[in-house]
Formats: sequence, C-alpha cells, structure tokens
Amino acid sequence: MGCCSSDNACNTAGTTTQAAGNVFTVEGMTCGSCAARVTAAARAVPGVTDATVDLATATLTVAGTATQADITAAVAAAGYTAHP
Ligand SMILES: [Cu+2]
Repeated sequence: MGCCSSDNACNTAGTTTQAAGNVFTVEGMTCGSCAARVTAAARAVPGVTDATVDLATATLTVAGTATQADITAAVAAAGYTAHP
C-alpha cells in the first residue's frame, strides 16, 4: 500500500479558493504526505500563487500564471505524474 495508512492525514482542505487556474489529474499520490509534496512542488513554480491538492479525486488545482508545462515538470520532479 502507500506510505500512509492514516485516513486523518488525508483530509481534503475545504477551502473556498476561487482558483482561476489549471486543474491537473495527478497519478501516484497515496496519502497526505504525497499530497503535501505535490502541493509544495507546484507552489515552488514561479508564477504560481496557490496550489491545492484534493487527494480524494487525485486532482491538483493551481492558480497563477505558470504554464501547464511548468507545473507538470515540477510535479514530475517530485516523483508524480500530472496530466492537464
Ligand atoms: Cu504518500
């Protein structure tokens, strides 16, 4: 299984950000730690103002001016696969 067996670590942040941005499907996330890594990787991309991962739906929502290629490359560098 994944690296995390605690459901508590995998809570979905119910924030109300109006992400005017891109939504990606992310492969390889199995727990909250994975989600945190993907979130951090996306937020580290220049131009990104916010990034949110929903583990339940395996989606990454990114706000800002970064390109889809930049996001997918950053996620790949973190060890996951993102599809626009
Ligand atoms: Cu994990």
